[in-house]
Amino acid sequence: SPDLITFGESMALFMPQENRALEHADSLQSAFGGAESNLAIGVSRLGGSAGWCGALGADPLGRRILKALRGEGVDVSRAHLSPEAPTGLMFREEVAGRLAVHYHRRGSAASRMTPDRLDADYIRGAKLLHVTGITMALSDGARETVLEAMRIARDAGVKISFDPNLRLKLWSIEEARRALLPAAELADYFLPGWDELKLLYDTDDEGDILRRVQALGSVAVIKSKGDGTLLLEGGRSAFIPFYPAEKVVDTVGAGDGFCAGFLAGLLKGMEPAEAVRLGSICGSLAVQGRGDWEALPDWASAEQRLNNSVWVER
Ligand code: KDG
Repeated sequence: SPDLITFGESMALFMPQENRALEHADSLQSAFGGAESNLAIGVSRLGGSAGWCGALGADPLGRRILKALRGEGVDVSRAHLSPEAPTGLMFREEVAGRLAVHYHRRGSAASRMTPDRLDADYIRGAKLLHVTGITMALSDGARETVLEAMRIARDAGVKISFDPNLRLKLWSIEEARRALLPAAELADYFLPGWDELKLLYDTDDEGDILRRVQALGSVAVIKSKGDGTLLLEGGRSAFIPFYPAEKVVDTVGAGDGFCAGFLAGLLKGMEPAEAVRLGSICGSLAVQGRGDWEALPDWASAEQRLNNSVWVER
């Protein structure tokens, strides 16, 4: 098995060539995205071994995504092309300077996944399983599949990483809380964003939020806490500022890029604080190019930044 295994929904992504509204665009650029496949690509580019075992439709878009993942060195030997349901679609546009995402994914192949599709031995042979709350929001079957994968991993001593990736276009905050908070308890590495935590715990009280995260007992990496990352580990905390970005082109995928760097760092044997720095570099590079994952670095360019930068810790 690859060292890191993940799965979820990857979708064909269409967006206007320039930053135009979809309503007025006469041509669309075609790409693909999906939190977990973004992450798998990021890990693979950094030299890690990553497998993505989600479901796509047995259609041209599904085949295209699968081929691209394979081309990025991601193991897709357990991915599934379903003849019964299509690959999900996602459209992105910029309206009045704000990014909007439109999903066409109800009934997609990924939303129909069920736990029996999981290859338990594949998961057992990995070092890390990475799952996100997006998959849990897709359907009952998808949610069960995530939980079952976590159980398999836990029983086999495979570490679990969990990014809640709250998407309020997919479910209500109440439904999200009910599913995501128990899932967070199963994680060894909990990778939420600060704003997500406020919504999940229904409070702005910083002390309260941090106490609750600490009570999970996992290593928590809180993304976008102000202008950096807050690492909570065994009662200790460290704030690691963002790696600067020269220009911000497209912020979608920054979190996935960050998680990819963090997890790839752990797989390379880095301490969590060092892995956060690698995550921060990847997040910074991800926002400097169009698309969810296209601008993610290879190991040589990430390593150079890791060695050259001056890191100020507070
Ligand atoms: O994190 C980026 C993802 O949001 C994007 O790739 C699409 O997976 C996606 C989703 O469901 O929003």
